[in-house]
Amino acid sequence: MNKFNLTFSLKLAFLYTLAKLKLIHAFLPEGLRDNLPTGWNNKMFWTAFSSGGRKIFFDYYCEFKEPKDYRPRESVLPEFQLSEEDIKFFYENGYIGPFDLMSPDQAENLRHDLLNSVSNTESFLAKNSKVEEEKNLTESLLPVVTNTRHTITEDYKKTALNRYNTFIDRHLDNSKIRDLFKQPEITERCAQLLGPDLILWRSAFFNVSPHSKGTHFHQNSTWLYQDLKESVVNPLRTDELFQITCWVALTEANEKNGCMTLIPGTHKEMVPLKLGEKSIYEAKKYRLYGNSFFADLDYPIESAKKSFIEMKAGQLFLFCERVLHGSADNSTDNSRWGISGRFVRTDTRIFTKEILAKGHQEVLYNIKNINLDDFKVVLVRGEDHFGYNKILKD
Ligand SMILES: O=C(O)CCC(=O)C(=O)O
Ligand SMILES: [Fe+2]
Repeated sequence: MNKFNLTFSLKLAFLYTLAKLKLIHAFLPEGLRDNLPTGWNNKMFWTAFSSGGRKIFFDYYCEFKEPKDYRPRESVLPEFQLSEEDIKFFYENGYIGPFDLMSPDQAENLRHDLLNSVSNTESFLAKNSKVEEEKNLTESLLPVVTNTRHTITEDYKKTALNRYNTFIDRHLDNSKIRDLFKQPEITERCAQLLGPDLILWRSAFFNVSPHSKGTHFHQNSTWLYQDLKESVVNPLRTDELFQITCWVALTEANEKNGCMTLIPGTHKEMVPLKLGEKSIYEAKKYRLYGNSFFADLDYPIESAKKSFIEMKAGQLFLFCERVLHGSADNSTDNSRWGISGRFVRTDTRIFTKEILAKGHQEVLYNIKNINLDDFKVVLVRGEDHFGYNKILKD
C-alpha cells in the first residue's frame, strides 16, 4: 500500500469544499471545475481524506436499509410467487435463485443466435461514440473486458475494444435480447422485490474463456465510476434496494468453468479499494481515483465464505449488484457464457440531464463522447408515470 499522502488530503479537502459550493462553479476555470468531486458524498470524502488517499471508493458509497417488512411489492401469478422467506433471504444474502427460464437446448440455440448476431452488427455504442486515443487504452482497462491479466499487445487492445462494442447494451439494437428480459420468470420476480413498474437500462454478455481467471470480485452501485462526475443510475433513494441484476446462464455454469461467485450479505455497504502505487488511475482527477480491477478491495475476499451459483444453461438468478461478486476460474476447455440485465423502477433516472446533454464517457475504457440522443430504456413491466427516461418502442 502507498504512503499517507498529506498533499492529497489537503487538495481533496479544498476540491470537495469547492464541489459543494455549486453557486460559484460557473466562475471557476474549466480545468478546475471539471476536476471537482461533485459526485461524491461525505463518506467517500472522509474515507479518502482520512486515509491520505490510500482508501477510495470505486463507485458511489451507499448503505442498505432493511425494508419495513418482507412482503412482495406486487402480486403475481402463483408460479412466479416469492414467499416472505424468499424475500428475507434476498435481503439477508443479496441474491436469490437459480430459477428455470428455458431448457438447456434453447439456451444453447439462443447463445449461438445472439453471439452470431451481435458479432456481425454494429452496436449502439459503436455507432454513437468515438474512442479518443486508442493508445491510451491502458493496461488497466483491459482485464475488465478480457478477464485476464496478460501482457497487452496492440492486437489485444483492439480485441478488447471490439469486445466492448460487441457485448454491451446490445438490447438497444437486438429485439431478442429485449424479449429475453421481458419474460415473466424475470419481470414478475423483480416486481416483487422492486415494485410493479420496471425498466431495463443495461445488458452485458459475460464470458470466462477456457483456462482463464474468473471475473474479479467487485461491487456496483450507481455506476458513478463510468462518467466520474455523475452517476448513471439515479434512484430517488440510494439507501434501499433500487436495482436488480438478472444473470442468465447461456452455458452451464459450475465451479470448474467459472460460475458466478459471491459473498452473501456484503451488499449492505460499499467497500473501499486499497490503493497501491500501481492502481492509481486518473491520478489528476480527485473525483474518483481507483481502478478496482487492479486495486484490492478493503475486504478479506480470500478467507470469506463464498456462495458458488451453479446453474444449468437456461437458468437465471437475481442479485443486488452491491453484493461482492465475481466468478470462479475456468479450468475447462470451453467458454462459460452469461448475459445480465439491470432493472430499476421507472422512478429512476438513467443518466443525469447533464450527461444526456453533454454526452457520456466510459472512463475505464477511455471511450469518450458517447452521444446519448438516441439512448432509451426498455419498459419491461407496468407503466411509466414519471417520464424521466425515453422509452424504446418496439
Ligand atoms: O459473469 C460474470 O463473470 C460476471 C458478471 C457480473 O459481474 C455482473 O453481471 O454484474
Ligand atoms: Fe458485476
